[in-house]
Amino acid sequence: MSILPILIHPDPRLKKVAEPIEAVTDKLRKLADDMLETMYDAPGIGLAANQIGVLQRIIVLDCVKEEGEEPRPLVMMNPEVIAESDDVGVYDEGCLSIPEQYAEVERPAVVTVRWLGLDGQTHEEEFDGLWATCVQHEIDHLDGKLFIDYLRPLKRQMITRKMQKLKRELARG
Ligand code: K1U
Ligand code: ZN
Repeated sequence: MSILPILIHPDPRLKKVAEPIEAVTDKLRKLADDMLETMYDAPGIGLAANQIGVLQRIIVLDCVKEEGEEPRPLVMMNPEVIAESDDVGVYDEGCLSIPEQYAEVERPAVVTVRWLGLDGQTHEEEFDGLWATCVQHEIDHLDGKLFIDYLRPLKRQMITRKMQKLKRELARG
């Protein structure tokens, strides 16, 4: 398994719509393993393929945060929200592609997601709480959307400028 570099906003690959996956291959299984290792190493609770520069519709997530609780790594290909609640939840979201920036985002509180699993089967499950927030955040990535796109333009611009500065500093070493 390998830890992959995570793209930092702004990057054109984070704004692209990822392509559907046609079949589960060994290459995809290796990509999923690498994405999970990269997510746990970050550390994060989710990761979308766009964030490592791969424009295919695959996400990984594990929102089990409690020490001593059994991890629940999920790999979803071609995930789609097929039902959502009218009631909404607000969460102070972060993003591994926008380090150390957080902002409240409102999303449906409960969503039902359908996806293709690594077992080649179609899965459906209802998510709430942090799982619902995270799976919607990751599906947004596949559609080229970032959590800052929900914010007021001025706030979004401020965060983007901070990220541009961070990238310049990282490039200088
Ligand atoms: O997609 C990503 O950039 C990953 C992101 C997922 C996410 C976080 C919060 C709300 C919605 C989606 C992260 O994992 S940011 C890091 C983070 O939230 C975290 C890290 C360690 C422990 C607990 C949380
Ligand atoms: Zn993110």
